[in-house]
Amino acid sequence: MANNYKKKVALITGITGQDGSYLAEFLLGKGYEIYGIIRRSSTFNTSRIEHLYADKYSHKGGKMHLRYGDMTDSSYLVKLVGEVKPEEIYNLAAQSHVKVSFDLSEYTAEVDAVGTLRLLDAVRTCGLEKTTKFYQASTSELYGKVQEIPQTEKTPFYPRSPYACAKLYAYWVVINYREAYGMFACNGILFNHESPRRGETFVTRKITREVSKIHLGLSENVVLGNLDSKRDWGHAKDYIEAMWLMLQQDSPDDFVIASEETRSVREFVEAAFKFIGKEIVWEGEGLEEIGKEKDTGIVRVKVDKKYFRPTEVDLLLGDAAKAKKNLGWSPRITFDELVNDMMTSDIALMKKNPQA
Ligand code: NDP
Ligand code: GDR
Repeated sequence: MANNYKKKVALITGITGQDGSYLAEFLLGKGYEIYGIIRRSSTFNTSRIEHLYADKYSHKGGKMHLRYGDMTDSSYLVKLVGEVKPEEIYNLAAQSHVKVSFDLSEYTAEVDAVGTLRLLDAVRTCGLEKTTKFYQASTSELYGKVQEIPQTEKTPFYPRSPYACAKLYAYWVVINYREAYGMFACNGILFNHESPRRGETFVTRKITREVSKIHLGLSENVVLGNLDSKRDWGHAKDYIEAMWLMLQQDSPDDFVIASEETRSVREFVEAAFKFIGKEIVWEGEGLEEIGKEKDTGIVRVKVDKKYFRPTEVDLLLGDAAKAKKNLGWSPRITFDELVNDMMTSDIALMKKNPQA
């Protein structure tokens, strides 16, 4: 396919994560030269981008370079930004698990809040603040305790976790660098987005993995926490395109990216079981709640308090009108297609490797 875009250099932090891997594919498809930061680990942590590394044809004209690094190391970030001189930076690196942030609160702030400051400051130190565009992975977790439904760019924030508090700092420091130094810096306030590459400990992927195992006779049930919270779930493939669109505009701004539909965790469970032809009926409440298979009465869903959070975000529902109008963005993949994609992928994965 003809490539209409000028070859650009982009730096992606968090390239090994769900979003980073899809964004890398997307930018390589547009002929970008991309640099990604990976962390040193005692085991391989590049499985989501292995195919891009191994198969040069999948680059579709682009080029990918990986560099060891970490958001906690400012001198390294200065060296890297100075060497690469990216036209676009996508700051996706984060300790991104809300529940884990209650245990690793200081580390989460180091990476998610101060890490963002370090990267913005590296751009300034290298004298690139007028040329490098910056995308920040902000989040619907900023809304926290419900103030208004649906949530827009103007809805007040009320963070409910150390993760959300750290992301709130990052959100404002991005705006501050935009206003103070004229940087082209944008916040994408992305609502939950999932995919077959979603980390295994987030609720959607946990459900699709476990339901796939149940389907194959490898497991009896799935154990979850709060089934009542509601999320606005979209597909990661759609959402990474919005990140790119934000950096292609004439001026920097902040945008909500959402599917504009909300469903409870319980509804996600029902959808996953529906995919394997089973209907779930619910009994009990709170910690006593169980989900039974309608035809056989076998218990398929249990609740355990260890998965509950000290403070919960009860309801997220985004209004993406501004992104639709100004970016021409709208989601293509429906909720049912998302569940089907994740279930199909996890059933195939479990068939191939029952220990996965
Ligand atoms: P993932 O957890 O899948 O990926 C996080 C990435 O950050 C990984 O590449 C991880 O590396 C990297 N990382 C973590 N700590 C550091 C560090 N100290 N230094 C360098 N890199 C680090 O997240 P997603 O892809 O789902 O999300 C991408 C971003 O978007 C995150 O910032 C997240 O908070 C935010 N977000 C996500 C939403 C979602 O629904 N997915 C919604 C809104 C915002 P490693 O592989 O080595 O662990
Ligand atoms: P979230 O995603 O906290 O919204 O953050 P997660 O999938 O972890 O939780 C969603 C909801 O499900 C409830 N829940 C469970 N959650 C997990 N992880 N495991 C369980 O067993 C379980 N049972 C019920 C949770 O209590 C919660 O209400 C994600 C991350 O990607 C963030 O980085 C991002 O900023 C936000 O989405 C938008």
